[in-house]
Amino acid sequence: MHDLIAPSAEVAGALAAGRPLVALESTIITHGMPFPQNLETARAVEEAVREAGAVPATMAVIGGRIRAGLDPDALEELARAKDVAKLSRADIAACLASGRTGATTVAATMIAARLAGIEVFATGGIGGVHRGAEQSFDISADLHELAQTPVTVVAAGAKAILDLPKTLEVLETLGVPVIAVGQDAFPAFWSQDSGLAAPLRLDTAGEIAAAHAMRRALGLPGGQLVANPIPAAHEIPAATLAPLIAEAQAAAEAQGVSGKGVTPFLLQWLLERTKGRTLEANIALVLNNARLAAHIARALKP
Ligand code: PSU
Ligand code: MN
Repeated sequence: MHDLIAPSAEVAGALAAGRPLVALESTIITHGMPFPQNLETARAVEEAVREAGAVPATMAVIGGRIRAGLDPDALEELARAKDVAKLSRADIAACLASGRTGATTVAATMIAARLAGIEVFATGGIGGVHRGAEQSFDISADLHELAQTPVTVVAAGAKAILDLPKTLEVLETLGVPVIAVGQDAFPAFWSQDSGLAAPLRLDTAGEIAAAHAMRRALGLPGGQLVANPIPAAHEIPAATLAPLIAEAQAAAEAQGVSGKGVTPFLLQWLLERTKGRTLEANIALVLNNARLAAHIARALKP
C-alpha cells in the first residue's frame, strides 16, 4: 500500500483479503449535486456496491493523505462542506502537500485508485471536450487520465453538455477503449442514445473484465471507459434537454464562467430548469453504474 493512501478499516480489510473493490469519486458529492441529495446518493452508491458483492472506496484528500473509503462522519462532513477544492491531476499534489481538503474528479480518483491497488471505478459521467473547445480549449484532464492510468471507469457516457463527437475523437486519438454496454450506441448520460455509434460494444461484466485483464497482460498503459446507458425508466430524451443545454451554455458564456467552474455551473442550471429531473436521472444512473462496476470487480477476481 502506498504511504499516501489512508484506507478505511473496511477497505484495508478487503484489500488484505483480496476481495473485489470499487473506487468512487467525491467531486460528484461536493460539486455535482446539492446537499442533501449528494449525501443520500453517496451513501446509496456505497450500499449498491456492497449489495452487489464488492467493497466501496470513496476517495478524497483530507489532512495530507488520500483517504480510500470514508467513514460516515467524514462523508457527511464532505457533503456539507463549502469551498472544497476540486482536484484533478494538476492539483492533487499541491492539495496533499498543503494539508487542505479536496474532492477527487474522475482523473484524480483514477490516480488514487491505482495507488490503492483498485482497478475498477464507478461514477456518473466523465469530463470531456466542451462545446466551443475550438475556441476555449476546454478539454477535461479525465480524457488524458484514461489514456495513462490503468483503471476501468464505469460511467453513463458523457454529458450532453459536452461536444460528444469531439470527445469520442479525442478518446480514439488517445487510444482509450470506449465500450458501450449492451447496445451499439454511445450513451449520453441523461439519455440512453447519443445518436453516435460507440467504438466498442460488450454485453456482460465478464467480457469487460476480460478486456481489462487483457490490456494488463499486454502492458498497455491507460484504462477503459465503460459507457453504461441510464435505465430506460429514468432517461430524459435528448430532444427535451437540447434547448436547455443551449441556454445553459449561453448563460455560462455571458457570465464568463470558465475552467473548473463550467461543469458545476451547467449542471446546476439544468437542475433548476428541469425542476430536479436531471438530478433524479443522475442519481439513478450512478447507482446503475455502481452495480455494474461491482460485477466487473468481482469478475476480475480469479
Ligand atoms: N459528472 C457529474 N457530476 C460531476 C462530474 C461529472 O454528473 O460532478 C465531475 C467529475 O468529477 C468529472 C469532472 O471528473 O466533473 C470533470 O470536470 P472538468 O470538466 O472540469 O474536468
Ligand atoms: Mn474543463
